Amino acid sequence: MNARAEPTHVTPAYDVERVRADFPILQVEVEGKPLVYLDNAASSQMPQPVIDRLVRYQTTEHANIHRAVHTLSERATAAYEEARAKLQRFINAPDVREVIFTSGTTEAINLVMHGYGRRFIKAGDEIILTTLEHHSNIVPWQMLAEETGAILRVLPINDAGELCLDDFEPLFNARTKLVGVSHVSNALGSINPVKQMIAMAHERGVPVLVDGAQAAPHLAVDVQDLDCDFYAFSGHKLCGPTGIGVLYGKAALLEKMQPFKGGGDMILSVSFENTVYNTIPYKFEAGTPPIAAAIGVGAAVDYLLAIGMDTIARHEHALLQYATGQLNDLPGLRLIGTAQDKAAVLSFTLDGIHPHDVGTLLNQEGIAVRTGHHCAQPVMTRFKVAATTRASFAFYNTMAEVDALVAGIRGVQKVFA
Ligand code: C6P
Repeated sequence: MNARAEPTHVTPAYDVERVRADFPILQVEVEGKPLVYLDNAASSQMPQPVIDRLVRYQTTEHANIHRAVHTLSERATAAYEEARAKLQRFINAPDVREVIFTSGTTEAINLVMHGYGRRFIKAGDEIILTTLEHHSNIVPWQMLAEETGAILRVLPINDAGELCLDDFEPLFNARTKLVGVSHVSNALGSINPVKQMIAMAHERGVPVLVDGAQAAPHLAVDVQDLDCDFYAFSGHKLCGPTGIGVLYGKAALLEKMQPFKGGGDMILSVSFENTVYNTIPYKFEAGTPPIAAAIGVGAAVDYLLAIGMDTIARHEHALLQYATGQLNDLPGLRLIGTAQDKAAVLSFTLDGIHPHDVGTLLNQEGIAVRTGHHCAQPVMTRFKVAATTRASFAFYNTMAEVDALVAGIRGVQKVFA
């Protein structure tokens, strides 16, 4: 067992088999077949060093944080804050106070909606979103619009699933208060030109929230280079635990925002007459946080960085290119989402076969894919489909697993022939 939060394979060339050996779950069988896990956009798997770090925390460090002077509390507090510093380095945030632990991307976006939106967005103000957004970056803004009378504007996509950038500038006016855009689409894999969009929004004085749930696990994210105002992502898509995520926000904005939740740890003083809120980031972390999960995601980013985000992106791109070629050769298969710049996500439909049947039959071969609308119904509507089958790859997937997917799809087509 590797007790360090590092991969066991440190070799100059990327050795996928050695990486796979770090993931106990990749050894399990499903339906008597070796697992082929291609549902990484929903949640990725956890390597042994992260599991070990969680065990170490639970067995030698667990206590509540920021509250007591006893040794375990000090250990837990140090580990929790160390995890925050790891996350800061992972996204190159300038200041550790700009890293807020949340329960995930969804809560991070809701935090911005409550903390920023409810304070600064009024009736008649406008928010620009895109057709590619996950429901997590649509519904909170609809709730705000309903409450305040604000208006949502939507940047469309083309037939490849790329944002129509020419239509972006005309969406702005004097009432535009926020842009919300995903860095990578979960349904299609399109990588959006967020840096360019942020620069365009900033020229008009408009802050930008980037939903990075599908980017942080696959690309090197640098929030200073992007110059985004907010960046949200989830631990469980990053080989970390569920129940943890991050909101990065520029300190100047976070300082001006209302806390999202009230309770312990987010205050400096409380009386029935007056409460003084804590400084950032604690102002936004009311109550006992998911301490173990935060420490776990710290170990997860150590693991990813030890492999190297560029190495990860390169391997996944090779998988994407190979899988795209293979799937394009299958008659009756329609790829949905063919952007020039894509992460390793392949959404597709098969003529005359419902995606849920595809998913069920693939599972019988041990192949895990997601089927449905992927919490991105406006994307499905745009492509006039109710659902797709989605294979989403991670750095531990192999070309042989692409072959297994292709053979699985051929098998499904045979059953329905
Ligand atoms: N997408 C998928 O299968 P949470 O649930 O808070 O960790 O992440 C929400 C979320 C937000 N934005 C994007 C772009 C996402 O992809 C997700 C989660 C999963 O595609 C589950 S629906």
